[in-house]
Amino acid sequence: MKFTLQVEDTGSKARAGLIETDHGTIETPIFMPVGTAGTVKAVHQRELQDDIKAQIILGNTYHLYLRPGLDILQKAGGLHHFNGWNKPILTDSGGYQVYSLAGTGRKINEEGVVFKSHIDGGIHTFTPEGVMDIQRVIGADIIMAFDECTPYPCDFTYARKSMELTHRWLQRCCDRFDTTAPLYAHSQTLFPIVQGSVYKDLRKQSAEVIASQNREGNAIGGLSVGEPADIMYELTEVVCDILPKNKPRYLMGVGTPENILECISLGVDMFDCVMPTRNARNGMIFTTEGIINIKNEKWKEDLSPLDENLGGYVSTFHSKAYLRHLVKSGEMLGAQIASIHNLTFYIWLVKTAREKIKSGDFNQWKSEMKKKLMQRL
Ligand code: PRF
Repeated sequence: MKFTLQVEDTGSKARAGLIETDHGTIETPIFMPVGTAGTVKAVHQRELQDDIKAQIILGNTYHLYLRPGLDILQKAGGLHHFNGWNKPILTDSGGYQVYSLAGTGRKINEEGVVFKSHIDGGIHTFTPEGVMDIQRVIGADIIMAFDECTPYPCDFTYARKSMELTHRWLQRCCDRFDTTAPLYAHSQTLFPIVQGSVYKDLRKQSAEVIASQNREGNAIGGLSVGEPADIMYELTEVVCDILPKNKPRYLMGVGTPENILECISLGVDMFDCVMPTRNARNGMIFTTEGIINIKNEKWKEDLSPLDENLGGYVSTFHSKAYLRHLVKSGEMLGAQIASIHNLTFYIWLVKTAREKIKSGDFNQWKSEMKKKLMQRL
């Protein structure tokens, strides 16, 4: 992997860059659609590539390991071959999913995490070494270290102990990663994850430890877990100021369009979130003029396009009234159109941010865009 910092904004800490992988180049800032189980829910790979113009998608170690399992993934030649997505993939390590999904009954110790499958209740163990081996089999271009994502709120003592555990696990991840080879013809890179809950001192300490590992990119975890947005921004800034400038910074699981714009301005390069797809399925539609609840009576006879400004096929071709009808009727195509549209919006948002950073208009555009995003149409 190679990162090139192309432009630094003068009015903020925003940057534009390029990440080159063996599966192609990613223009940053970038949003990565979430493809938990090897599929971005309700969206076909051809739509992701040709309509939405996604440049990289995310997969989850936790889900893929449980189902379909490693044997078939390895037999297929990795996830790229299995799901037919021939562009970059990033996999999360399970460090978040074992807490959010495996829920009660999971046990964390020095060795790793013992958890219960949310599918059949089976007992499994994730260790830093095991999670590296699993991500070798899945074969993503960018793989994540195994961490503990602390909940919010979280007391200082627990946050410190958890952060220290994440750091020890990181060392084990790096040792395993550096002594194993990719299973397929393309290379892989490992991103470590900053933790430290809402405590500035811990965040600084963690950012320094993570930076000292000198990997090709770095991630920020443990945010957007229920804390107020201002706290998330403050900690993101503290961490970004410590993480090296010449490497991509990935803020995990963030966020709303407004969160993304704010964090781009603090120096974040990569984002992922289920919001555009999950909320689409409930009728929340993001547009360049504001946010719509497509189920509202108001859209019943509105035959105007979802959003012509995005330039995407689905968003231009289909009307609000048609999407409302589909979603109200529980039609599968409603979820598909809404998901494609919302992802087109998110990709448009980061692409426009990148253009504005390059042209020196980022700050002004950001404040205009934020005003629009506050509108509930
Ligand atoms: N760790 C990992 N994945 C994550 C997070 C984390 O802290 C978050 C927190 N927003 C989302 N996804 N491994």
